[in-house]
Amino acid sequence: MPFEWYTDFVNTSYRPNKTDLKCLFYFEPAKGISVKEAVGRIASESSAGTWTTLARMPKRIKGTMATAFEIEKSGGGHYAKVAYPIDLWDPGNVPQLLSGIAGNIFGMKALDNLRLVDVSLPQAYIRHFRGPQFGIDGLRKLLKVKKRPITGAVPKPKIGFSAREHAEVGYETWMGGFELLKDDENLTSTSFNKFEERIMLCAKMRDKAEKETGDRKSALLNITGPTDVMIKRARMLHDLGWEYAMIDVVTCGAAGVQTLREICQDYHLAIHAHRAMHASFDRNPKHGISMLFLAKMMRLIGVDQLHIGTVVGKLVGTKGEVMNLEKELTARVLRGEKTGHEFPLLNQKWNHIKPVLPTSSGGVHPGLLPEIFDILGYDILLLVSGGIHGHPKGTRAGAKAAMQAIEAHMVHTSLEEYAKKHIELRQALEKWGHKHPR
Ligand code: CAP
Ligand code: MG
Repeated sequence: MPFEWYTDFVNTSYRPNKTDLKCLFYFEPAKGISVKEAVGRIASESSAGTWTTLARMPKRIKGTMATAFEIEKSGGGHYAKVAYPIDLWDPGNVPQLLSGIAGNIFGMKALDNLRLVDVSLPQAYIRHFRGPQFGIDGLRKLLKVKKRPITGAVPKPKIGFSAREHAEVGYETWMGGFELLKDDENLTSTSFNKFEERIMLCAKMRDKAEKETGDRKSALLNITGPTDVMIKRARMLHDLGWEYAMIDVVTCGAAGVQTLREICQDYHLAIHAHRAMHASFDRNPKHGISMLFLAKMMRLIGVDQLHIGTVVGKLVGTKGEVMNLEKELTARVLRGEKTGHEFPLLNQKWNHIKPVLPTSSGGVHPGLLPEIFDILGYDILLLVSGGIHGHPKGTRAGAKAAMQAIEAHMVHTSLEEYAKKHIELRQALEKWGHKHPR
């Protein structure tokens, strides 16, 4: 007697209603499992089903069953869209959403591979979220930077400086023309660089640099940790007049980011989201969770800035993927974007949710900037870290070289031409040229 009912979750003629939350999956059925049985398992295990028919099935169960409705062959696998009734979801609760659409389904024996590619969030779901506090215009106003990329750098080596040395590197970075000093993703508070000491000394150097340059200077200081510790650190930043808090959003998890989004609203702190650990689940094109999905979750929760890659730097991310990420973070409406995905992405109306400032970082040096700007434009936060501290004449000259490369591109002049009258850029090009680091 058959005891499975997975295929009850498949209806290729289903037309989703406007309150359905929709997911796009890529999947490869295991040997001996049909496409319909595989996609039925995805829809079933991520909503109301289980492996066997049940003795007690309340009538209302129909209203919580997901429906796989569009299945298309692609390469060695298939894409499928799955629609979820809005009543499945706890309003404002991202961890619970992830437990549904990004939970058990990844471990099913009936699938060889599964990737959660995209999600389309209905207004009925996004209305429970604040989204970003500042938006790109708000961040530009905060730093008084109108058109060009906002610039920043992480002290390198990434961990090891004392708090005082860290602040000194910050001063040199700011005096070289950059707006932001950023903590590295693995620097929070150590015996040799305590958080409370670093933020106080950096505040002193910030004030000094602001006075000497007349420009706004700030820092992305890493509060990552247990949520109660993050709350305390956010308070300390606020009390020292800092305008940002940095969070490693994957290691802190959606719950931590959601809690801090509320705290940062009260302290008027913009959230800089570092994505360290994302490549553990988004790098394999056949299995895991896309960076696009993570980016949409972070925009929904309301980070203000998020790393999206460089295409030409040291870390993975194709041109199509990085351009898609920029679009998903900044557009108000997305209709079936195709860049870089053989299957059109899902439509998305962001309504009240402000845009997020895309952050491009990772192996960047002045010689790479024209390629990055040709791909991403200027409406980004550009982080050049090793690419300024490795300059033959040191940090301040390195930051100046990066600023000169930005100026050159914005006046449509080649770096080599501009370097004739700008020695710091010339010295950077002599060391790195236009090399793509690996
Ligand atoms: C870059 C960086 C950033 C990466 C993160 C690093 O330093 O500080 O964490 O950019 O990657 O630690 O590698 P460099 P992504 O500029 O010296 O490479 O931005 O892709 O999330
Ligand atoms: Mg880093």
